[in-house]
Amino acid sequence: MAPTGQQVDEGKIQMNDHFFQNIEPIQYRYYNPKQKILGKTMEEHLRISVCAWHTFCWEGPDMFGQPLFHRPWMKSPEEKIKALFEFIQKLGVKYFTFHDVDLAPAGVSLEKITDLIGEEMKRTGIELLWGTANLTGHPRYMAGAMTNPDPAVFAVAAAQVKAAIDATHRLKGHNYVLWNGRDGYETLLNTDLRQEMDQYGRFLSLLVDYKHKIGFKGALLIEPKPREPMKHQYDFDCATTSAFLRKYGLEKEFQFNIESNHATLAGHTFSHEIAYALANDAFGSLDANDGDLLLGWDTDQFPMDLSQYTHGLYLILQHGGFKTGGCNLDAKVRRQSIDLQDLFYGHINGIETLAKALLHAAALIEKNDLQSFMKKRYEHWHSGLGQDILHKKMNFEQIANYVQTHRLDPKPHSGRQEMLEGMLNL
Ligand code: XLS
Ligand code: NI
Ligand code: NI
Repeated sequence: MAPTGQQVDEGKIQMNDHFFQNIEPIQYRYYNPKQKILGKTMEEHLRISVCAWHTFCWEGPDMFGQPLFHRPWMKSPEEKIKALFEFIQKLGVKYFTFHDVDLAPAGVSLEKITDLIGEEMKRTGIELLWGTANLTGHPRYMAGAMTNPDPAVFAVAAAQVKAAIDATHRLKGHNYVLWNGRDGYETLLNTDLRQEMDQYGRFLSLLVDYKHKIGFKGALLIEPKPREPMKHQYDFDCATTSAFLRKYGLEKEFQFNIESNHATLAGHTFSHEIAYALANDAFGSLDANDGDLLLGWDTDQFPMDLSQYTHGLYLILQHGGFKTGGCNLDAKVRRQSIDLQDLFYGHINGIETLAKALLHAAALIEKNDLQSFMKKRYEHWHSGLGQDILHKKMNFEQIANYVQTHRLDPKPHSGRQEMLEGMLNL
């Protein structure tokens, strides 16, 4: 029997040349890629991707302990790529994401690796949701990549990003992502904020020029995060990053890749970040994970919080759904989940959460209760006084006169929060 969302047959996974040889393609309870919802299939709505780094590169070390996972594909980039594609095929999803160094470690040419990845993509039909460059790991990036005090580091970062977007372009990636974890500061005593922001703005402009030059049609995405590894990161959240992009005239060129756990680190909800990006025409994609609100770091757990994904997908669907983006499972198993089948539990249940949330969100849209409440709440802005104010037909004095002549004395109305929360819970 094929494993379901709750059951992966223990002992069936063998560690041999074909890493997951005895695992049959996963049958889900809720995720049915071909099921049509609101005119699109589940697969087309969610665009779920598996990331290369957590599952295929991380061997479980933490600050106090050594690596403890046995990952049989660590011998060579070829094996790792094979395992990645085999795993995604078993899961039955369509996309993957990777950093340059995940699949092409130091000393191995990214170009050669790109060929190998391309062959696997062709064989399996799996597509690249996004590519990116790791600008955090190497010691040269200790004080930032593009915001480094040394222009030589900026230049090396530029060359690395050029190679990574070249690879993404060759693999027909749907997006290119920047997450700039070292671009921030530890102390303002040694940091010239204006100088570093100018460098960062310059870097992004160079990337935009290059993207257009090579004809890369995917979207450029920035992934905000307030801290970790740095004390303060420049891409703190969507609002801070929007202000930065506007300062350098780049707001039309970038969209956001929003990660649930990064939103909560910034003191926001996931929905807040999604709503902010949508309201500013800058929504791009999701890094789908859950954080632990009792811990102050990016725990990257598999997405299991149904109500946060229901609300997030509800907001996204209302705006027409994903375009180039999707749901990237930027998540890893806990350190005690040492077996290969734990990788399946994590991914399967993350995918089930997304599927169930999509079904709930679509039901909310069809019922139309939440939208009609919201519409009614703002209805007076769509006629008379509201329209005159918005369309600059009144100045302050005219508004004050209006208040007097019409004896305006507006009464408060209930926000009905508890009723609305009940609707979200279905
Ligand atoms: C780190 C980020 C990272 C990006 C890709 O916190 O989530 O994993 O998604 O560089
Ligand atoms: Ni991420
Ligand atoms: Ni993260």
